[in-house]
Amino acid sequence: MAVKQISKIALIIFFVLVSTSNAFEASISITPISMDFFGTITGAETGDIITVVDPDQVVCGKFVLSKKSRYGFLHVYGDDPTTPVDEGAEVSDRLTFLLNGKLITTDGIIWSGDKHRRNLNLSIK
Ligand SMILES: [Ca+2]
Repeated sequence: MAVKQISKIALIIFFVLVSTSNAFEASISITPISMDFFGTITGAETGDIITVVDPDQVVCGKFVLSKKSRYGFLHVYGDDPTTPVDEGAEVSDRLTFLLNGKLITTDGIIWSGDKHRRNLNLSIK
């Protein structure tokens, strides 16, 4: 097989891997610590995926909509202090919410602590 063909195949494999590793498909670490969000998400459809990312770019929450324009409970996991790995958010972290990998308006969404629950209504721009 020619070198040119091999590099072409390698390139195809690379793009397949990149296209299947989007943030909204990332797996999350489930810890005993979580804060729950729920509410409306205007403009979202059944099957859409909300993901939540902390300031360290750790994907710490994921929810697939089972109803149009509503979500919850969305568990946003906190970091487990007993493990060396950073699994999630810490108190006062500012969270980023995404819908299908695209940013939603998220001003001032703070992870306030374990077992906290917040009604948060979102809308897609
Ligand atoms: Ca940890």
